[in-house]
Amino acid sequence: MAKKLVIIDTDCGIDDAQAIMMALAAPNIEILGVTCVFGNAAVKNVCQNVLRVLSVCEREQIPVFKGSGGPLVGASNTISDHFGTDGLGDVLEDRDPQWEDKIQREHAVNAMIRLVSENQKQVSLVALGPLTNLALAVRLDPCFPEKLKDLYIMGGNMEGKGNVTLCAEFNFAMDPESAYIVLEEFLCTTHLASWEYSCRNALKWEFFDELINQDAPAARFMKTITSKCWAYSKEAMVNKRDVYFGPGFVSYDAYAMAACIDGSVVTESIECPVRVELQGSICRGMMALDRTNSLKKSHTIFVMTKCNVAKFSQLLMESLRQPCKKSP
Ligand SMILES: [Ca+2]
Repeated sequence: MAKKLVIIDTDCGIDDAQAIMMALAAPNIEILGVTCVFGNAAVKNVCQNVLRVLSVCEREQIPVFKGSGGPLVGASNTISDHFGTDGLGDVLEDRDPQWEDKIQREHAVNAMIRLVSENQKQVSLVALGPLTNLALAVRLDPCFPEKLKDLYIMGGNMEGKGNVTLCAEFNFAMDPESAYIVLEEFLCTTHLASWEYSCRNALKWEFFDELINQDAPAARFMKTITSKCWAYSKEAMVNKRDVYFGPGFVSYDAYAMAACIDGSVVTESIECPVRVELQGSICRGMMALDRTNSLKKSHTIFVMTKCNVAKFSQLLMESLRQPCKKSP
């Protein structure tokens, strides 16, 4: 079976770790590289987190690249403590003092352009953090998007419901200009898992318990990093997600990754043009769906709306049974 070539762009928090493990476990996926961006933590923490995930899964041969440390415009002082200040729940000790030696010298944006140029129309790019590296890639190489096979994004929203601000989702709110550039200029086939899509397909806490209590190093790692994190606690104080969608456990980035691994996980999408709002005190960073084509844009994207939760759950389950013995 020919493998799907994938680059993962990540701001490695806990849900990114989950999504990366899902890709590592998928027999049909070959990861060409992991590119890091600020977001859930500072980019230096993100790099260390990715190395940690690859180490747990015994896949350290996959190259990791350091990318943007902040948004295109404005200061990057708004890093969330959603998954702890280190992005992985602030519970890991024994940090690797040699981590910088394990990061490739090439910048993430250059690496992205090179890997995609070497494998034109064959690479799926899965973007799990603020879209800064992608925006820079299209500025450095305007042909970058057309060299991609397709693009999968976790980010944005479809109903104006926000998690960090009233109307904006975290990844887009962290760098609205980059989100705007990507959704205007990446004319490749694009699939987007919005905040609402992820939340509407939340899983039960009983499933979460079963997931992290599996007998494998990856499951034990996930159990550790979620152990003190309010976002993975069913007893957590009421948050916006519960108010809008009711209780449940949501591994946001895994929804975009699952769609890339197996397209049949997504059972329904809306195909329409979209635009990211850059102005305003309430709506900056919000994604608007243009279902009547008011903007007269020629490019449409696929905004996921329905998920085969059984298939998705199965991919999650398998993702934590690592390291797995795979033929090289
Ligand atoms: Ca992320």
